Amino acid sequence: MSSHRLLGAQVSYYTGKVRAYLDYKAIPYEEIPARREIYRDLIVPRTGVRFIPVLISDDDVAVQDSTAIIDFLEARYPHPSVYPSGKLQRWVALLFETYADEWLVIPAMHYRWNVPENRAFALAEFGRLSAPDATEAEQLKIGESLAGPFAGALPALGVLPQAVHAIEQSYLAFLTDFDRHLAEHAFLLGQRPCIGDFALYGPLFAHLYRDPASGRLMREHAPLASSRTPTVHTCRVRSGHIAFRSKTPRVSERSTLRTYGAGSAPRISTSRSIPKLERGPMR
Ligand SMILES: N[C@@H](CCC(=O)N[C@@H](CS)C(=O)NCC(=O)O)C(=O)O
Repeated sequence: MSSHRLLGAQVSYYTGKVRAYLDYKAIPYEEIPARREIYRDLIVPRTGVRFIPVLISDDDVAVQDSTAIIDFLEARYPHPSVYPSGKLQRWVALLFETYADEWLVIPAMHYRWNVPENRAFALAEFGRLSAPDATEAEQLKIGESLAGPFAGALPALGVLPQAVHAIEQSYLAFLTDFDRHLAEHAFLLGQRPCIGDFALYGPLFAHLYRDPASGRLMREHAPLASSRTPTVHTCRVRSGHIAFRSKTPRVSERSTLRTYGAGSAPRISTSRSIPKLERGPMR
């Protein structure tokens, strides 16, 4: 039986999430760069769309979408689970997955496509990925044609001139919070990574660390996050025996949760013992 194949790219946000997960779980796989022939021969015929990442499993099932891929693999490789069983920890893990998948995409896309140095890097990367044997000039042309839909998505994501300041402030505030957290904990929930950690790795590595101007920004604002980010995918800690951190979040962390959970989050009990979830707005 062949190993799983991950069709994706270093430059791709959601490929990073799945790669970090696969490496942590030590699941055998081969990463295949999504060149144009791979789109033509595998991605489009097997999924009907032009999105990466795609997993082609060892028994030839094609799965598209990072969350669907991870859930598919969790069913086959359940230990150690990346989904905490405790309600509070599970909620925090899913909250950060949502934040990484749906919200960090805004600064990640803004910095990539609005900062000329990042944009030039991304265009060259797109060209190299799609046509590794083409000349640099041809790759740049290919990169420019492929970048259209990505850069064109900025207004739909709310990346408008009047929003740029708020987008940058919100991202920098996240970096500060995350760096403070990493000073005390290896991962979001202590010594064991959860789905939220892998989801954060996607934007933090593929865009906000690798894109050159964004990488400098991360190093300046969040030295711990920037030194840890490129190594998350190597964290084969096999930490199934370690419990996810189970203490009720302290006040500072509760305000962090409020920031990332917005108004829809359930209220977290202030009891110092086992965390309880209660219905109602979080305070
Ligand atoms: N929800 C999907 C999103 C996948 C996605 O947007 N992938 C990007 C690359 S990171 C892509 O292929 N975009 C193609 C496009 O927007 O046309 C997931 O989690 O996998």
